[in-house]
Amino acid sequence: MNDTIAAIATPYGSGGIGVIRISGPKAFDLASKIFSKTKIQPEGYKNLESHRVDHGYIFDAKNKDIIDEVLLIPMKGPRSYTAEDVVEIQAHSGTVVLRTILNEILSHGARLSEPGEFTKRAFLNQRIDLTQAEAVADIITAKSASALKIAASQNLGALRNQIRELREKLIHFLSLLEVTIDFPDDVDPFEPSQKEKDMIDHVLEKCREFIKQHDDACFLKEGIRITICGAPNVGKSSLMNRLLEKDRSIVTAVPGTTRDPIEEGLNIDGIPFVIIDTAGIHQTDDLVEIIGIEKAKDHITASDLVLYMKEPGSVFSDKEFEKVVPLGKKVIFVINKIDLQEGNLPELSEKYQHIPRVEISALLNNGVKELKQKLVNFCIADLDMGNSTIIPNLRHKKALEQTVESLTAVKAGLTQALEEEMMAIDIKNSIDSLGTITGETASLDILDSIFNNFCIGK
Ligand SMILES: Nc1nc2c(ncn2[C@@H]2O[C@H](COP(=O)(O)OP(=O)(O)OP(=O)(O)O)[C@@H](O)[C@H]2O)c(=O)[nH]1
Ligand SMILES: [Mg+2]
Repeated sequence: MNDTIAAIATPYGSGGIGVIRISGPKAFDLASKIFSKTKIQPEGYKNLESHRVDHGYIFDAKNKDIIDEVLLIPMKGPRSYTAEDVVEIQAHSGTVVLRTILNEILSHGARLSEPGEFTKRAFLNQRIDLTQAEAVADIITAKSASALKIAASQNLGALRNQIRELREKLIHFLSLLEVTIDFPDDVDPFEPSQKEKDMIDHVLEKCREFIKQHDDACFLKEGIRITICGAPNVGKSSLMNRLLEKDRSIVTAVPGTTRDPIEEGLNIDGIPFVIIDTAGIHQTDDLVEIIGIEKAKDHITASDLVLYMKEPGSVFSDKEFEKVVPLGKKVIFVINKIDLQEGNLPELSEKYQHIPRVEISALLNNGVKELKQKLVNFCIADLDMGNSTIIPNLRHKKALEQTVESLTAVKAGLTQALEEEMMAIDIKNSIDSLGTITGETASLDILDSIFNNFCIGK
């Protein structure tokens, strides 16, 4: 972290403004070599004042040409994104102009940053913890209002504060234990009070709560996967297009039109969904269709909710349904083409009366709005998040599970009056597991896997 890094921080391509970011001990020195407030070549412009915007020009040192007219924002560490000296240059956004400025900076001794290196430095300089660093990536990739809300609250330290509080409680407990281990002759054997036992229960309960919150609500980040399935020609692709409000899937009167599954994101009331249109499922010898049907079944298995579609004149059969939809899967029974005045509408069998049933006409766009509302209600019905915006990610969940495992052993140790040394090991493990969430005890592998997923310049 002794070197100075630089990168283009905004997306490539044409735009109003493009930002180049420099961070490290030489950031100010370097900026002063290429920046001038006048149109005269800089000779080491020294008056860079922290947290003040300067207007001026970036020069090409070799040809003494002006590359671009810019705004320059110097920020002295630790009051900066990385907590180091940072300079941000706002130039015009075009691939060539930004690259030319970046090359100029690199030629003066900066190094091109690695993906996520600015945020990694902010973490290593302890300006943010690991959950906040992860939230930065989540904010950038948020696909819905709810995902953004969760990421923003994590970025402000909501999860960090909770985890740190639990960890401190355990550290206090460990210190009591260690006194008796280190000074067995001076203090009485460790005798946990009810208060300490309650504390372990409280931490356990909190960890389990966070795990449940992950399980209940991780779809708010990833999107709820909904697969539309049914026999050929029932109108699956027509419904897909209606839901998306665009012609995404090919619709024809020819049965077997859709072969490859078609997947597309959709946002309803700020909740992200992923809708998947699939090949019609039926008995066939057509090799391409057979593969399409296999893929359809894989998607059905992997989805959070299935839209099982039938048309008037057909019959709902338990056997047929069970061949397609795995046991326990959430399903909505969709009857399409209700505008047709031919044939009776299929009814759910006795066994499946509990499945919600919706009647629509994808052709005339009838009932689709109601179906969308049902999708929202159905997916969040048994979700009781209260006002909590703390949703641990999969990495956090795994660490919480390890914490629960260690603390369960501690709890057993307390009732069985296990040796203090053994209990201390379990407590230490739980403290370490919680520490991987905030980054206090995270290994280099964990850090690499987190920051390598960032873009360059972030
Ligand atoms: N009358 C009527 N026709 C519909 C309705 N929805 C779809 N269709 C028609 O039914 C035919 C099949 O529609 P698709 O959406 O391609 O059906 P699909 O289930 O995707 O068919 P495959 O991809 O072949 O499995 C087309 O001619 C549509 O115009 C509807 O609500 N009412
Ligand atoms: Mg289709």
